[in-house]
Amino acid sequence: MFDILERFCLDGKAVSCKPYGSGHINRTHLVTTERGHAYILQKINDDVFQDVSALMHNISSVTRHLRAAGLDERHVLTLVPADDGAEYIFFDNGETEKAGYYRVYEFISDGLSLDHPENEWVFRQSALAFGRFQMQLKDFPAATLAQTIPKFHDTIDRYRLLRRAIDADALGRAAGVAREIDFALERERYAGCMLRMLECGELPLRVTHNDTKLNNVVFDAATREPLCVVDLDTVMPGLSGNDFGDSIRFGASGGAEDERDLDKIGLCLPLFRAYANGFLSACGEALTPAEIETLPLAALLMTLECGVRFLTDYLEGDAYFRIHRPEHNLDRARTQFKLVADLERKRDAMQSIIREEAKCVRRKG
Ligand code: ADP
Ligand code: GN1
Ligand code: MG
Repeated sequence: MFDILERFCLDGKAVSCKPYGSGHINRTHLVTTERGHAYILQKINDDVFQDVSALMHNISSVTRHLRAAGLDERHVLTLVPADDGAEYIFFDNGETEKAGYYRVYEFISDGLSLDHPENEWVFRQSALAFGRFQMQLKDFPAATLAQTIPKFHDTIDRYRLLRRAIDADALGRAAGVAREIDFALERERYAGCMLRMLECGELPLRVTHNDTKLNNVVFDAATREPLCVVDLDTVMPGLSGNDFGDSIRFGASGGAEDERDLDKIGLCLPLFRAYANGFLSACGEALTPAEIETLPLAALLMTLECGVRFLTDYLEGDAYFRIHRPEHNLDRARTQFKLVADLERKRDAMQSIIREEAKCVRRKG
């Protein structure tokens, strides 16, 4: 990787470069230089992001906007320019594995990423980070953002892709996952619920993050205060509830996204409450009553959609999400569906919590 790093304006010569983090999409490395300066080097997944130039333009303008709002380098991603001043490079030395688009960010110093919330307080901190992020982009000109992945959270379209994968059954895997397929198809009625509300103007389109996993926030390693929202590849116009729902899906599920012991998977209501309180404290005043009311539905929808995406990828041969073992995507789909079933059971409990927390936040505000 050192030949790639030579093309960026780093503070000294890079002396180490190691795989970093647990993202499923890009290839991320932690780099340190002889002067002890740390960076993140990423090979951008250009199968997933087909217009890298538009993607980088989005990130560049979003980070500029956040910096102009007063965020310093520990609180907003900073792209490190290449030797020609560009914000990313295309590298090709003839090795197929290595050829592709690369970018470098300043590493958020003294930061840490978490794959599981350590406690309710920490989970609430992540909600504050994502809620504030939405507020900071409130006046961002949404029309200037490219759709880096078209129909990203269009659950109806995700079902179309699932059906296409079932019909093609390219690897002959469909028969072995008949139960999971049935589970998903039985719930197709949910798919258009929020999209229809958007179409008829009941829900507003905002600039949202769209990938609000806990590990896409960097925390202060010492205090666990949230520092920086990262992974800005999918910042696009979207529904506020999707950002809420995706965080619940990942962080309040009782287990890891790829947990094989499904007995561990189920909505943890205290974590749900903690996240709801943080999110509503940070951005609740900007949300409409309909947006607040649909937060539990959004948690269900985002979990179902993600399960559908994992199952589709399993059927198609694991081309999208990076896997670390055979059936990894199937394990992931199973946790999502287990969680969906529990979210269905706990829908009333979630709704009561949202109403209570919204009231409590309004009183304090
Ligand atoms: P992916 O799209 O593959 O998820 P991310 O952009 O989320 O890639 O990066 C992977 C992980 O690397 C993140 O989840 C986060 O833990 C860490 N990370 C990314 N950028 C930074 C940064 N600038 N400073 C510190 N950690 C970072
Ligand atoms: C991917 O990039 P990462 O690992 O933070 C995916 C999300 C999924 C998530 C499931 C661009 O997130 O949409 O919810 O995996 N990102 C993209 O873990 O598809
Ligand atoms: Mg990520």
